[in-house]
Amino acid sequence: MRIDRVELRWVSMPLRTPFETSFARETNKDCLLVRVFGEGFEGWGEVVAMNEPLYNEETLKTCWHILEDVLIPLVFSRDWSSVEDWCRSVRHIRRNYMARAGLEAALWDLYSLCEGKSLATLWGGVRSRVEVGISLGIESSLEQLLPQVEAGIAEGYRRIKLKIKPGWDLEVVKAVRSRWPDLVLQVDANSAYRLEDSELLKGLDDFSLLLVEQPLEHDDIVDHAVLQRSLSTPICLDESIDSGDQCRRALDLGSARIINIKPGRVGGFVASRAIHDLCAARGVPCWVGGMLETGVGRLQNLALASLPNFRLPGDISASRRYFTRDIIEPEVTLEPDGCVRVPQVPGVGQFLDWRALDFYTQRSEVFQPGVVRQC
Ligand code: OSB
Ligand code: MG
Repeated sequence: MRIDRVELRWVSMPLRTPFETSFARETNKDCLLVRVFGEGFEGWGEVVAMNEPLYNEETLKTCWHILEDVLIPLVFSRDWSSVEDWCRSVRHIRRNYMARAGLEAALWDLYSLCEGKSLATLWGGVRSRVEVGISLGIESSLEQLLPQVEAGIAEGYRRIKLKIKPGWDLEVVKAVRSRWPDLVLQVDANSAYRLEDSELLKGLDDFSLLLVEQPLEHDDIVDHAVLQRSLSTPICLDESIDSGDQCRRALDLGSARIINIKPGRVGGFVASRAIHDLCAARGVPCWVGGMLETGVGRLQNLALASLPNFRLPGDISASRRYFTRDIIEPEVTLEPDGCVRVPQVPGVGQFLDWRALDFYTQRSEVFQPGVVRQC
């Protein structure tokens, strides 16, 4: 695959309702879309970093910079025999996983068009529909939250995830669990606790949770191992698993019993599949996490979720969970039994709603080989 041209777009979409985690309250979903041209096709990918370095250290501005000044010049430097070939040649670059993942996704999208095969087929997907759940943010009161749980269940979501933080944890989980005794329920702390909070976290064991996601520091796998020994609820790591090697170390240490895989966090779909395979070999269940993706990232995450060891419902809800109008048409919808269809055709570009996309685009720039930009 030779890449002739790359376009970056900064997209900003209003969220239907604010989404609050232990680290931020988001009212808008901003992302970068990466569009690569080559071999007579175009491929699309999404960069899932946030405006501020609150989930990990990257921001959309650092991603733009790494793409513009490092990755895009490299992608023009030669012909790529495969996406794996590209990944090998950027292995020396440190971190900046979300920036890499956005470009890698666009290359996968293009490659799938060249091959005439869907991403799910290329990656060894085994199902045409995947089970999904919904992630509910922190609210100011239970009166605000409980109707959302009720609505999520009524829509058919297969599990509910509650965001927690100190002051919004045991009481909330207790209220939800007592009203819905059989609900598949999990919580996500986004690193809001410390090992000293172990006693409080042990309180979660009373509520038959499927898992507790990332209770401790974003970069920790040592304290999580200590905590896991004292909890019966499985710990699922999100933020702290940023590579296949880190996943192996965490599993060796016993820091988690379940792994959340987000392509952006780990540097792309090649790394995601490697982590998936490692977990499968060790009998550790995985699920596909989310970063409030637009339709572009959402469709590609669905393809990933069709792999066999994604055994728990993913954070891949319907487009309308977050957006009044997504940038793809048709948008992602939930079937009444809580599943979403996996795309069966290559290329997300054909599904773009250009009016919506242009409306939400704040900035765009085209890069071509050999064209030195004037600053
Ligand atoms: O920790 O899983 C997380 C959203 C932004 C940043 C981090 C997380 C989340 C979510 C939302 O939980 C998942 C989704 O996209 O639906
Ligand atoms: Mg999480």
